[in-house]
Amino acid sequence: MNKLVLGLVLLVLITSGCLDSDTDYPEEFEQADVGVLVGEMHFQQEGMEADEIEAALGDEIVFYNEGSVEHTVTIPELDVDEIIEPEETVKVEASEELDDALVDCTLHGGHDAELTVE
Ligand SMILES: [Cu+2]
Repeated sequence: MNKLVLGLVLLVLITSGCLDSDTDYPEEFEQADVGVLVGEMHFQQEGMEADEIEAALGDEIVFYNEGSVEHTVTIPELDVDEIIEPEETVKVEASEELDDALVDCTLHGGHDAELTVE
């Protein structure tokens, strides 16, 4: 009986440890003015609809690839075109006002979003 309890406690400890590391985002993502998760076919800003990104002028936008394949962060109007590897971040400064500017992943058709900076 005691062995069973010990086993269960260990299982809970191991499982919760794994869950913690799954939800651990990089510090630069957590501390960004605007954080955007990049995954298979989406750009997701917390609290926003999928594929809609909003920032204030001068904000630092940090994209974090939570998926398992590489994508790009391509914003023609800001002259940004960078590959983002899994578990890597790309930082973009919202340096000018934009109205629904294209944020594209050039590796996947249909993987894009709209960025508004005001
Ligand atoms: Cu993509």
